[in-house]
Amino acid sequence: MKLFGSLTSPYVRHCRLALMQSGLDWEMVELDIHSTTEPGTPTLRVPFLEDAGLKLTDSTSIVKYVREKSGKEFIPDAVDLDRYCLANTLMDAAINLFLLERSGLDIDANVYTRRQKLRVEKILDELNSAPLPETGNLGDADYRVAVGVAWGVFRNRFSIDSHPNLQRLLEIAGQDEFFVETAPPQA
Ligand SMILES: N[C@@H](CCC(=O)N[C@@H](CS)C(=O)NCC(=O)O)C(=O)O
Repeated sequence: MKLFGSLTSPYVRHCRLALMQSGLDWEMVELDIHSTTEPGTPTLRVPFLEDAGLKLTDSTSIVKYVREKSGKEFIPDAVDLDRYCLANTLMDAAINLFLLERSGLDIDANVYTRRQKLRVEKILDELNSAPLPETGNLGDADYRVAVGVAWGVFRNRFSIDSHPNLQRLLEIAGQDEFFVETAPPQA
């Protein structure tokens, strides 16, 4: 199967990590989503996945598909799933602000982008209060929070200096070989 995406995207990172852990046959097709209007996905976003006749257009359906195809389960617990969703909302808001700023918008001058910034800070506070996984025992909610927080730190979108549990989560994830292997390349 083929995973289309960039090496810096946290959504793609979670999919790559799941694929590496799966033992399935797959390849990564690097794609700069911003340089094409016909990337082969209606979302105009990465990741997307092709497997024979199947096409999946979102990292959540991709991770679920990969886990289940390799005999594992995808987040059965509602509280864990909610933490996964919070991490998605965090990434969505932070990436949205990143792209708007890069396109020249003053994100402090707009009422909605100020709300997006507040959303990021509130979700970081909430995620910081969640229980931590044991080393070597991360689930998909833990991975999702870790890739999102690592992306925000990597792109200087937010700080976790006042969030000790999120710092600890990155330390725990930093002992996971696949989390390490999928880290965004340093410029
Ligand atoms: N809900 C999607 C979000 C994917 C997403 O936002 N990807 C970013 C890269 S990190 C993207 O392709 N952005 C391009 C754009 O918004 O134009 C998923 O989970 O796969």
